[in-house]
Amino acid sequence: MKKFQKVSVIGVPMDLGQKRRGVDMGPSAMRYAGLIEEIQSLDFEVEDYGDIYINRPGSSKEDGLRNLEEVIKASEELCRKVCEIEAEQSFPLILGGDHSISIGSIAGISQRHHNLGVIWYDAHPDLNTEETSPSGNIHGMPLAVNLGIGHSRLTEIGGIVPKVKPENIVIIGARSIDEGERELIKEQGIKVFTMHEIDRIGMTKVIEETIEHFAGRTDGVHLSFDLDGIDPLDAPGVGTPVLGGISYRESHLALEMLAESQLITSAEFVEINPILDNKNQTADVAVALVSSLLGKKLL
Ligand code: B3U
Ligand code: MN
Ligand code: MN
Repeated sequence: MKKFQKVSVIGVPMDLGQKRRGVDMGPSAMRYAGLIEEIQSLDFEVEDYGDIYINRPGSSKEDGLRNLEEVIKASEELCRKVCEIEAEQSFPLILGGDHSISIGSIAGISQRHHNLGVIWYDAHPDLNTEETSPSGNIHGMPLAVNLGIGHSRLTEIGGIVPKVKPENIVIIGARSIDEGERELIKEQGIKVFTMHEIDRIGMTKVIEETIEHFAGRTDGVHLSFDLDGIDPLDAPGVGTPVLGGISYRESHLALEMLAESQLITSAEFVEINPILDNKNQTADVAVALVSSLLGKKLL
């Protein structure tokens, strides 16, 4: 990934897209794990925008959506910041926070990329709506929102609806899929590599097919990396661990191959919960993966 000279880091210390406290500390944990120094060591100029301000309210549940107003506010702010970063031709690297932050990040990125591709690396497809969600947690809905499906106050953030077309999405690592999500995947014809396909054809083929799927079709690809896509043995510090996930090594391979492809134009790393972690292991994993994505080679 050397199309870019500069990487702009922005933290979103938000845990309002779900119930559990702790993911708001994700940006600090990644910085503590040496993120900025690691990117500098790869000869990028780095600008750290710091963290956006998140207002922590009492818990509300409007229209079946937990903390709707606060998630909207944070998403609008993140959307503005990401637009600023993209205007400078810099690579946006967004640190979550829970996965609801991708509503704001993709709202910002889609202002300049009208044919955006998205890789959703996650144990969950995050395709629920307020009607299908078992929890009311917005972090289980952002991919649907980015497809223009869900509460209009969320889908309309940034003014472009939808932000991503279903044929421009590839989900990798899914293994916890709700009924409504399964239906939406079929109805929209979204490409999904579940753990079954990863085991069956191997990560090399999965990424080759992903690259092929996007090549010549999109004007940028955003990597939305949920750390719970990785197996909890390798990444224990996440709010909703799901057994039988992608290994640390497979994940490195995936991001190294994506780096070689020069396809990725923005990325976010989300759902690190330092309270549930083992000596910051999950943030260390995330930093090592960022490094692979930005082109670090073993030799
Ligand atoms: N699908 C469930 C659980 C969930 C989604 N994303 C995470 N967990 N991290 C839901 O609540 O929508
Ligand atoms: Mn997710
Ligand atoms: Mn997940």
